[in-house]
Amino acid sequence: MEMTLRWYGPGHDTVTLQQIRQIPGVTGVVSTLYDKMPGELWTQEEIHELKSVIEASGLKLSGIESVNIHDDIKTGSGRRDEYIDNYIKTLENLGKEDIHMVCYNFMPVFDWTRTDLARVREDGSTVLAYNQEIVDKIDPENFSDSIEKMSNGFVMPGWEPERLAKLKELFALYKDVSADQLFDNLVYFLKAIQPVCEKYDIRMGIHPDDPAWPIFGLPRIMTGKDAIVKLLKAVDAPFNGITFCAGSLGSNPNNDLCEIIEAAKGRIPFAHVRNLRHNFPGDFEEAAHLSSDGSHDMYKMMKTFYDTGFDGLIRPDHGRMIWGEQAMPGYGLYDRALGAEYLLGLWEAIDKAAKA
Ligand code: DNO
Repeated sequence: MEMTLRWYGPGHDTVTLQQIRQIPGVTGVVSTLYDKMPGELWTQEEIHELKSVIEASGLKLSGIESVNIHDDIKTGSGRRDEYIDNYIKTLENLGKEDIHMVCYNFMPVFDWTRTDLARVREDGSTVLAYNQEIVDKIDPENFSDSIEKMSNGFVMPGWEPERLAKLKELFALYKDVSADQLFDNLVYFLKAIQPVCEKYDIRMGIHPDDPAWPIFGLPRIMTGKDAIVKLLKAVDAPFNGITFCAGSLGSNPNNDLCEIIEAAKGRIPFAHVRNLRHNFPGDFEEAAHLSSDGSHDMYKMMKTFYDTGFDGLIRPDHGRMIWGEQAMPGYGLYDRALGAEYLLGLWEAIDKAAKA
């Protein structure tokens, strides 16, 4: 297990590498070339530059979150093979730079969705939250206006202005794509990248859909245990794995998180570990990492990781905004640092108890 933090790259993050370096036990960051559009090729020089900046601070570039997938690949249309070719070259360049974990998602149109980016809690902290009733009232094509207002001027990953400006087009692109087709397109993509992943020992981790059910009439295929097992079997090779995201999978109270960790044993190169509080059906908020603050048993989750021999990267996930910090919602320093220490504490206790 390696504890990491997400870092958005030079000029894109309010948190500095020096600050991350001072969080005990955090040895690396997962980062990205933030300005790259889906489908664009990443050169080895660009990757090397990012890596050098990170290494100069004493940290490691432990993995990539994310190399995003072009919509033509997801819909299986247009220039899909050309974009897959770029993806393969990007993976090759990452491999040459000794990067062995790549996170991605296959969500149509939107990345993760929340209805409130700063819900105020009893203690004055603010958190990301989701309410299905609000989503049901939203006209997805005008969603960009509300999101821009909600995100305090920060650009949310997956919600870049260039994408939001094209929402109508994007919806049209997915109009005739069923969940089965989306799944087949994912398998087509994975088979195409398999050789390069195996050559460079790159483990791919697909991020689950967030929330873990279809929204805005768009198909969703990574929502729970059955879907995950189906994908792991469809391309049954170690390179094809998942990013276990407790927040996304845990958004659906019917998902048993520990059962999913067990079912995906050996195929989890990356984990986003955090808590959520389910307030009532259709409404949840992102709690502090501590078990007692939310609906998940974090000890049990970490213990299941430990018992299944988890050897991937972990990062704390969306933190609350506390102590007056101004940052991208979910991605401040303070609460994620608290989260990392808590998870490391659980891990140490589990490890010592197992060895005693
Ligand atoms: C949200 C993140 C996601 C994730 C992508 C992976 O905070 O977990 O945006 O990075 O879905 O491609």
